[in-house]
Amino acid sequence: MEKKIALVTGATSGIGWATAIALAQMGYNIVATGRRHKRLNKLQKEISKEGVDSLTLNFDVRDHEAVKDAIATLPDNWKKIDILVNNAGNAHGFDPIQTGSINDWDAMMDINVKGLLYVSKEIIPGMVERKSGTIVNLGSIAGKEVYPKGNVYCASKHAVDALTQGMRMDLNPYGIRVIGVHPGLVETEFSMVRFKGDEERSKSVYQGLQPLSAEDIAETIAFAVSRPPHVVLADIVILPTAQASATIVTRNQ
Ligand code: NDP
Ligand code: 8X3
Repeated sequence: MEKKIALVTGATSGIGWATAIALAQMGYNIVATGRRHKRLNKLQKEISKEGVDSLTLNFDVRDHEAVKDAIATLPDNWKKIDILVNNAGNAHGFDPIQTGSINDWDAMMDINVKGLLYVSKEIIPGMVERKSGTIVNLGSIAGKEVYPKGNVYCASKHAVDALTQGMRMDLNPYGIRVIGVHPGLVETEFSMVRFKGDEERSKSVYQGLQPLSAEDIAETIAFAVSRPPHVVLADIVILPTAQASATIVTRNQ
């Protein structure tokens, strides 16, 4: 039997990388996407150790034409995407609304919201035609709650939550499962991106507690997608034990 195919966006680091590996370990052939080409090559080598095939697609999710063109290059036997993991995204900046940067706001709305839509637009029609498929959208605790200085990032992740619910409704007649995964603090490159390479500030986010790892989230995604076809884990919030909400965290317990 042909192997099933999973397409993971933002696979060059963190949750996306770990999810690509976890799905490869489950026997899926992987389409891994991201902007950093060398990282994609490295990931491909790791995936090959799991005995499955992989392809990489190099595009910026903000560029609709690039997304469309890249996905159109998939060979015929790679076009049937069984699982789409909409993971690419980041926070940019951590400022009160009155001093936030337009560039940061554009980045978050363009990547986290519009990028997710652009990729979905290319993959969903095939799922609808086949009446099967699973979509996993990476939301966040920031999509369930708002925290000070989180303003636009939280808005982008609330939008992901709304889109996840909307997709589930619209795709319901076609047997397509739509899963929202909403993590709290996960130690990846996320804070380095948010704080624009400030290592000390990034590390302080995770100081005095055990954050989630990218693998914790990947395992959760692997579990969710491996439920029987009649089961959808629709909405998953996953926090480190030291975190009770977006703003309540116990450090140095
Ligand atoms: P990382 O910074 O480690 O990974 C982000 C990934 O997104 C990278 O692979 C990056 O690839 C990709 N990406 C970013 N911008 C673009 C773009 N314009 N075009 C294409 N790909 C892009 O962060 P995480 O793994 O932590 O984040 C993954 C997802 O999980 C995000 O949606 C994030 O919001 C969400 N999340 C993270 C949490 C955390 O605490 N870490 C908690 C809750 C949710 P490249 O740069 O190569 O393009
Ligand atoms: C990432 C988690 O709390 O930094 O989405 O917003 S948080």
